[in-house]
Amino acid sequence: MDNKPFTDKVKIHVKAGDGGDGMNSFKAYKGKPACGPDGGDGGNGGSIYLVADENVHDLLAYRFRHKYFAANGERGGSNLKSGKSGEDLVLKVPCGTLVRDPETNKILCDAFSHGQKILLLAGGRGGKGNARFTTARRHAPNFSQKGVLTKPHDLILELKVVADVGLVGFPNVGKSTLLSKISAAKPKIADYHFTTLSPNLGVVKYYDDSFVCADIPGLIEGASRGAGLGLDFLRHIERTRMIVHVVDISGCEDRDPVDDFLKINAELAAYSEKLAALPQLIACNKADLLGAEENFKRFCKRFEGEYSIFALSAVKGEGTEELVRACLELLRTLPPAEPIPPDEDFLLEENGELEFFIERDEEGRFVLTGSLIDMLCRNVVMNNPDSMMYFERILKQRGVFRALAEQGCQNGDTVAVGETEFEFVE
Ligand SMILES: Nc1nc2c(ncn2[C@@H]2O[C@H](COP(=O)(O)OP(=O)(O)OP(=O)(O)O)[C@@H](O)[C@H]2O)c(=O)[nH]1
Ligand SMILES: [Mg+2]
Repeated sequence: MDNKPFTDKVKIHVKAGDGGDGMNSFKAYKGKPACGPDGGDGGNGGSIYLVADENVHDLLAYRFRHKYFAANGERGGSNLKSGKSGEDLVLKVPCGTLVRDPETNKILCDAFSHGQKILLLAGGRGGKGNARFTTARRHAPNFSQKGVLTKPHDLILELKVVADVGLVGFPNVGKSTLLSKISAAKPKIADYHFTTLSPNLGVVKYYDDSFVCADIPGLIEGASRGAGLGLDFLRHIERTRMIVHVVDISGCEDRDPVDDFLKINAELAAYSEKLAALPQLIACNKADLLGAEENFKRFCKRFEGEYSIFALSAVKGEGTEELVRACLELLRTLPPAEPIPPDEDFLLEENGELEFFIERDEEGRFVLTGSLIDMLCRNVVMNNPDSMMYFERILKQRGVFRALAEQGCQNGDTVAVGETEFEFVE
């Protein structure tokens, strides 16, 4: 699966379908023209969805085709015939694909878990036909509504793989060999630098437990400034929960393992605070080779107490089980990986459909529903503080809090949103 072209960042051009126009027409019988309004509604334009799919591993498909237009809604017909709605477009992406605004680089959404479906751009609403505008006083409305026109957008899709554990280290230290031993993944392994050119994911199973492990290309000094294959791949371990730092303890390439370890850590720190803060276990690999024992002692002397250190031979599969167990133990103490909350409220913006409704239920709760609320429920992770801040900000911006207060909601009252509830605070 390795060494094929790997694309993890692309720019695409997308446009949801326009709404079809409503029809303006009147029933006509022989000799009796224009009896009553019978113009049908225009169809809604197709929407564009993003679906995270674990069977998709990169964004290659979007490099070859980058224009995606959902179909327009058809205009309404006479005889109350509604126009056909435009078909939706579903774009499949690997789990962990971020959508960014190319101008601001802000994150718009994160297609994080398998099967997650995100509404990227809603189709324009179809216009109402003139039959809809009939009232007690207006029997012959001679007008209909236009469909809503949507705007095209450029978007960046950027893959940031979702894994629990990231393997980092210099080239050729045996990261891919380790992954191949502890999981069913079959990464390319060879005795030269930069064998791995793109991230490999493997599921590591241990009795009833499992975790996802990512093997990335080797790092070298200056990687955070772009040296080697550097920078680009560091992003793929940024959302792992912990790191297994692999060193070649035999020093068989005339390098010093203590030095190697410090250099890679300096690169991680230079790239981002988040990477530097991830908990690390150290895998001293190639322990089967000459000189390994001596180096291991020296290494432990230097880092014992600060880190958990494991001696192993990935090639022979020795010591790997202890490492896997230690990973599982550490993971149990760490928060789960989570989607990155969006920076901006962009979705559904222009089709005029972001609406909300407030109802009281028997228990006196204020229940929020409507497309705005649906959109938020789809994009917000309720127990994530950043995500909740976004949620609150949007409710405020969209006037939901004001509307709640107007409907008599007071401090301490319960507001229900989807499956969750919160307490109203003015
Ligand atoms: N003796 C010995 N050789 C090993 C061990 N683990 C890996 N190797 C060898 O080291 C070489 C490099 O292994 P890889 O797994 O490709 O190393 P890598 O860290 O993924 O390398 P890059 O992808 O280039 O960063 C191969 O020839 C492996 O057979 C080990 O425990 N002992
Ligand atoms: Mg490799």
